[in-house]
Amino acid sequence: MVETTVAHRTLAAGAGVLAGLAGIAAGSATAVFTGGPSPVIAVGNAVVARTPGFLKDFAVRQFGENDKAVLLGGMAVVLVALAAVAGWIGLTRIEVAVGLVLALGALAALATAVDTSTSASLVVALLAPLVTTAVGATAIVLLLRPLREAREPDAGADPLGRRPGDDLPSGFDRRRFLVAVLGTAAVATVGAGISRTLGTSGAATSRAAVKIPAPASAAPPLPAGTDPLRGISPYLTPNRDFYRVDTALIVPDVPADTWRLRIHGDVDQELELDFAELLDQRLIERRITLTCVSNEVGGPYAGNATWIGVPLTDLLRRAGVRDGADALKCTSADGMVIGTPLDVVTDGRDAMIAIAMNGEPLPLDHGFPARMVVPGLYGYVSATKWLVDIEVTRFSEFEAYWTERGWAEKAPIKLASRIDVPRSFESFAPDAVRVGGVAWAQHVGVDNVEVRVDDGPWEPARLVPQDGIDTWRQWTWQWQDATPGDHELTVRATDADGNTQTSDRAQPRPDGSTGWHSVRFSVK
Ligand SMILES: Nc1nc2c(c(=O)[nH]1)N[C@H]1C(S)=C(S)[C@@H](COP(=O)(O)O)O[C@H]1N2
Ligand SMILES: [Mo]
Repeated sequence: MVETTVAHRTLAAGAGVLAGLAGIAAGSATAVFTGGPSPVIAVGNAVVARTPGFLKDFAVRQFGENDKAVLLGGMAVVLVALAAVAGWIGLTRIEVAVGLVLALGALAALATAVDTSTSASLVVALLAPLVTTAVGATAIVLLLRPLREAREPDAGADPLGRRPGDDLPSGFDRRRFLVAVLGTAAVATVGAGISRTLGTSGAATSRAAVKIPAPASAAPPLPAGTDPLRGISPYLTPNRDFYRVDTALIVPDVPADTWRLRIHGDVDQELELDFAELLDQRLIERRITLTCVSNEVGGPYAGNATWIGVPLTDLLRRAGVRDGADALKCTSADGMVIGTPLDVVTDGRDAMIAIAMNGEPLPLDHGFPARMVVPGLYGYVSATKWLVDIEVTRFSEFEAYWTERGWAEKAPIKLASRIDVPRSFESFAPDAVRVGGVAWAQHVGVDNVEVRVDDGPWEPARLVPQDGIDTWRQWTWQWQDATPGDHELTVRATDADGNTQTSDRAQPRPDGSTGWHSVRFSVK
């Protein structure tokens, strides 16, 4: 009969976790050199790409912009659990532990093979999962060996060699185990150190060196009276507060000095520009409000920024668009494919390849070094970040990432309005019921905002003077003779074409939410 104790098993489970960490760290360090995805990120990307639409909607609703952290955290929990189980079982059945490591390695290799987030060649990219598997398997064997030998009945062992209170079995070679632990921990530490220090620096360093030239066409002066009320969305959204929506588990690392943009397809003359050439084009500066189609009524996924960029039409004119094309198939450095209607970007609006946001080079998570911005279109059909390729083509020739997942092929931004103040369940003194928010109807313009308390009449809100038709408008309203008690405030906007927001509630999918936003508050 062999002896295994709980302490023994626990130590084995810990050894499994340590072996797993070493394997993952070694694989991630390898990925730094191959330029491929690290094994964990490859698996994460595969999960993101294959998550059914309804689950993705759910995740965005539940976790908002933390959805990536939740996914990576969940994967970490699963991996640690599997590694512990491998160690625990490996104590008595080492072939099961090694088999589990090999299976996880195969999964990582498969995920790497289908990953589009890097441009590394497949054979080279597969080195990372290979190293992960080899290191993980070797480490678990070496770590478990002293523990396994300890449980074998040892005729020669001195029963008195066992210290009192020590529930590890006799014959346990502490020294050998310690050496294996230290060795594995060293591999884990060095691997993690390499992927940390060398893995993420390119774009950040390059961004710090970028100087954005003065635009040939500056934005008009800001209208007077913006930001009329504390607590409403600032007219211009600071970069650090700007909403972020994308599928990138780690922000694509695209240094400006190696970046290229290719414009090709149904054109007379293919174009390829590097970043310096892009900066040399005629630059325009415009304020444009971006909105995500996933924004629920009253939701946070809209932001207004001052962008500097190259008019898309300048580049398309140079390339010479051929008859018959109706789409731009835009691809990012991480393999995102977004389809943008050609007639919209060429109708005279300020569609641009943006290089600056609120006076700085694009932040890394907002698409450095270059992204598209098209006034009036939801981000998922227009705002390609880390843009590297524009193919002039037809919608019938390709399927965009989100279209494959049940979202509409074309999606102009819908008229919307939002109450920022009060937040839900705030209470006011009767003479101090001041409310406000924003309303948007990009590339049409907002003409009017009205509010209503409970089932009362619609009352006109005061609007900040219009900046341009591509930005949101802030609005405020004060309730003059507020009656004490609990109330509901509702808002609706009317656009410059005279359309008033519908009260019909629509979900974000397939082409944007509709409905009126309301908030409950009380008067003391
Ligand atoms: N490469 C890439 N670009 C992308 C996306 C993405 O997932 N990957 N998401 C799009 C969506 S859905 C939106 S709403 C906007 C958001 O831009 P922001 O994160 O700068 O606010 O980026 C768009 N561009
Ligand atoms: Mo979006």
